[in-house]
Amino acid sequence: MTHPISAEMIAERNAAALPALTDDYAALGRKLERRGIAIDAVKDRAKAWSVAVPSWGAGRGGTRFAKFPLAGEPTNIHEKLEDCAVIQQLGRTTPRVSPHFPWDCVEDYGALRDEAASLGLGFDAVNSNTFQDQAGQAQTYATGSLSSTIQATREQAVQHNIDCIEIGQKLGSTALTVWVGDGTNFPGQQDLGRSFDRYLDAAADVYAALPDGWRMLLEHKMFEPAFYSSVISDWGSSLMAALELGDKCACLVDLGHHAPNANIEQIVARLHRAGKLGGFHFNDSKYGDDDLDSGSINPHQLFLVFNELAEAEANPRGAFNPAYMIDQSHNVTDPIESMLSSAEAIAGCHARAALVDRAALHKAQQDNDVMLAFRTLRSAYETDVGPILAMARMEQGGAVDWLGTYRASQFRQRKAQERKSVGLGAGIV
Ligand SMILES: [Mn+2]
Repeated sequence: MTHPISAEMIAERNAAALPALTDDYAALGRKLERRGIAIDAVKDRAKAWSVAVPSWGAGRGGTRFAKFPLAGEPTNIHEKLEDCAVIQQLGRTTPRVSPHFPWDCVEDYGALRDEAASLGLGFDAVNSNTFQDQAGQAQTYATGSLSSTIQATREQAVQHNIDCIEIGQKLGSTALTVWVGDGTNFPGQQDLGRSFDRYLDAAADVYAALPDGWRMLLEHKMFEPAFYSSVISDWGSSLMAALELGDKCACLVDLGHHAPNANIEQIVARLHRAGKLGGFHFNDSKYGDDDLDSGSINPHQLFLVFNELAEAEANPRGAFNPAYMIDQSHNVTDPIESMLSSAEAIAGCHARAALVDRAALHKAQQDNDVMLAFRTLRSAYETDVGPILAMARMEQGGAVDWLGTYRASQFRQRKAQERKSVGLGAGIV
């Protein structure tokens, strides 16, 4: 296996950090012991958990106004895989990459799978793209894709999704994530009911092409690119579609795709209740679908989402296997640093949710002891699980101090010499 960062350098820096980490880990272990929690069990749980990174997240993002490229950022899927390998090598929580087509198209997907494996990576859900036109495409998606009023356009969108499934099979993926930008900008532009019917008809053709063991994940989004109505705008529309399409279809919750102040943790609980909690796209937001770094704005909400996931895991109602992925746009940071920071924030909320005294919480809820129920959650949220995550990273070959180690490696500066520069312009490609 090829590692992009020197394992010797990581080991040296870890050795220097070990005395302080051992001290902090032991202190936290004693504190948790008093609460009846074995710290090593929490660490093992952290080690067993993972989240995928998006191939497109490895590049600098942009807004519709501009993109400011980063010297040495990846320009193709091969370079993106290399950067994702850095994230996995240092952080050890992101062993899979979620690819996007056609942005990540290559000639030989078997070779791409081998290339990823040689970097210690696998592939997660494949993402289709019918929200923009591609060169040489017969039909335009300007007025919709799966819900288009034009049959040939719907058929083209269906075929693209089927092509994505076939690519995914070659990559070892087992899920297709479908997000459409379909919607309207004007009242009256389209019939709100019939456009949903057309979407369902076309999505059923994609569903019919799912191989055994595959899942189709529907991602809803309230607005943008359509600003008056979106066809799959909310979890209600997503759930209706997933229920109609069948057992292999479930809903994917992108944390930024809701109305402001929506109770996302309750949506998580509802979707799980319906057996339709398929996956997550993690990011954070202040105003809308800002695609900011996970946990950077509202870490408490992220924790509450994981608290519901821990409840769901303990009460699986048949199945509990959400696909977890980071989905954010890095406009002003080095994407490797942002995804390492985000993976740590997400893993931290996963670990803190495991610290909740569920029996005490359920009893307080049953007794309507409001303050005790709240404090039971809050004490888990306020626990600094940093030493647990750092110890888990170190024991798996990652970096205790991932930021310092990454910067000391001069990886980006080296790549700035090797890689061709990306162009200006908007977009996240
Ligand atoms: Mn998303």
